[in-house]
Amino acid sequence: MNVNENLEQQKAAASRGDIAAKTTLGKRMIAERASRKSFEEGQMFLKQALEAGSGEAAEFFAVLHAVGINGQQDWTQALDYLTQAALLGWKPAAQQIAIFADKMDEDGTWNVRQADVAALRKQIDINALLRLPERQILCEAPRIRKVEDFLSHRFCDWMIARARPTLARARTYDETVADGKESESRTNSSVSFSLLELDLVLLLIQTRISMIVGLPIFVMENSSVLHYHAGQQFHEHYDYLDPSKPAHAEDIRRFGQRLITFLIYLNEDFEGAETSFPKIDQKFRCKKGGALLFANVDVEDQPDPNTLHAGLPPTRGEKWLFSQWIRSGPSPENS
Ligand SMILES: O=C(O)CCC(=O)C(=O)O
Repeated sequence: MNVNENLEQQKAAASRGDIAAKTTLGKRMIAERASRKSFEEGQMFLKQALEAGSGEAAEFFAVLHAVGINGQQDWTQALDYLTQAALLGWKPAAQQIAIFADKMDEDGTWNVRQADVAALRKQIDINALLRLPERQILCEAPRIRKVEDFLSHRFCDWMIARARPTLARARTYDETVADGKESESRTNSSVSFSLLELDLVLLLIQTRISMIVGLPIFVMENSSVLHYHAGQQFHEHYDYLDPSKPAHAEDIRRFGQRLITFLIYLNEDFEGAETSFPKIDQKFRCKKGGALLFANVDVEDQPDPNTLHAGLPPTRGEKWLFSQWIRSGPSPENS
């Protein structure tokens, strides 16, 4: 079935009052942002779905408020919609409420009783969740920084749990293919999260990153989680786009340079697997929740060849990493 046929079927189902179809269609039309009209139509479908009791629709409204789709991020509204989603029985929303409120169940999960949701919402202190630790300077040329305890362990565990079911062979940048290509230079797996796959935990992580680097979230590419089994690796490469290559130059013109690479170590029970910088003969790794970030450009905003780096293979255990590439202009996903 082609995409348009599918769209027509969804529209037909939505017009018959199918709540699931209204939710899917609303999310899809908003995410595609094909035109102002279809965006508004998408919002209308989503509102109708919410009024009919769709927790998934409520969660998507939460995401839109945390993204700042109407101009400004609004965490209070976002958390209120998330609470509504949880009260409508949408399990991922209830689990996120538990994570934000730091309330793990006795069995080590984030499954909360619906009766506890409203009380947990009251315990969430968004200002505390957005407070940032100090960053340490690891190197000045290239500019490499480390932030210990950047992310609480429960957020790391959530991201691993979200990534695990959909891991696929990681791809490398290739200007001729939209999603890049498989290559022997990158043997690990990864998952990337588009607008339709965002949740408030991921948006909280992006917001913390945006605060620490001083750039808005709309310059961020889709966030990814990377996974390495023992022996898998991401060979030496640059993250910046090379302005001397015409396709890269066009990419820079449209969306800006990849200024910063921001990596969060989501676990620590492995050996080896450092992020290595061969040109400066250094390698670094973080404890669980620690972040390693580096500017891919020098102080004059020119690509910095000293940022050549690699994800070394684990010699024991598996490595999980959150990876965020940050542009100098609205990223391809946000343009
Ligand atoms: O796995 C690592 O430590 C490095 C990841 C990396 O090179 C990248 O995301 O560009």
